[in-house]
Amino acid sequence: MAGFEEGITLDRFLMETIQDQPNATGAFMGLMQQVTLASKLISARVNRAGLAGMLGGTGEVNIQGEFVQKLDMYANDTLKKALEHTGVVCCIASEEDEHLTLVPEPFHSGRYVFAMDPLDGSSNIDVNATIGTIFAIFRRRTAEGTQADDSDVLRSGRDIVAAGYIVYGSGTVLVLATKETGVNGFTLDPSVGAFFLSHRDIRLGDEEGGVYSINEGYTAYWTPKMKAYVQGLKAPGRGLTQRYIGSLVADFHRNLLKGGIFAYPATSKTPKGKLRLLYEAFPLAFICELAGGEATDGKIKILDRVATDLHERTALIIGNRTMVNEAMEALG
Ligand code: P6P
Repeated sequence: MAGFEEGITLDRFLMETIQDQPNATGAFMGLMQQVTLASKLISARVNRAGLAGMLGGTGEVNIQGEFVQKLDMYANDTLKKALEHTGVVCCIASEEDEHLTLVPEPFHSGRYVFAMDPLDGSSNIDVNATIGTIFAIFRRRTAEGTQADDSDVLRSGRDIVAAGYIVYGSGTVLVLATKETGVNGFTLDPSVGAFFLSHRDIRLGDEEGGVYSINEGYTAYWTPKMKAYVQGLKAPGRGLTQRYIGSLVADFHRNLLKGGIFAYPATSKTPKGKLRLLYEAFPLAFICELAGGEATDGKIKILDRVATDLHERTALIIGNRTMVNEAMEALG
């Protein structure tokens, strides 16, 4: 893994890769500049949450039936404000909003669709654990110049053109994946307010990673096959270690860099799984596949799924290809 590369900002990286594409118009660059602006604002607020009265809940419950944290709303509002006036995004699907947000005129004709979990893992905010923003980017299906609709987001994961996440932890790191660039990580230098290339061409090896990330507190609610599979992960001499932060984006980021498998299977309590397909599993599966890994719902590849509801849930097993294939065989 290459280390910090002096002077290669995200903007320069995008200029030298995406912007160089023959049909590039600068729209994607503009979109990513707004995403990074929002992420810097969110990062600053996350790092000061305790001081800025941003800890704790708003007292509201969102579409997911989860208590909304103040930082959830801040992240959602900040990202939407950053994206709604760019003219490059026509609609935004968010974990925090029941319905698709249609970008208002005259900015509604943008060519891109943005699906996001603005702040994943927010139950960890008050204990200062790593949290993050997850996003997937599609090109619109509806005609440019018209108003977007649900058909722009209720589609196959194979339609994703870019995906990424920002983890707000000991540092703020943005990971961006496109078919043209592969998977690359950029670390925020808050002293200059720029993201610098720090993880070039992130790859997951075919060999087994060293970590399994599963909440074993739910063992009683697993199928017998799942119980047997996890027992196999713990077999003497196998050498795996268990890590579970309880923040999907943090658990995924660790496994992407160090290798391993994350599994949140369907349980008798969550028969369709807990995680969301459109703005959690799809983007992470896109990133994982481009890095050489695999992502499945236990039956089919995540990216082969077609989202039929904005907030559809799914089981998710994601990581090194060999480890995911082993899980598929064990659970099949
Ligand atoms: P559990 C956080 O609330 C989240 O949506 C994901 O970030 C995380 O992976 C999962 O839920 C943790 O769920 O049931 O293990 O606490």
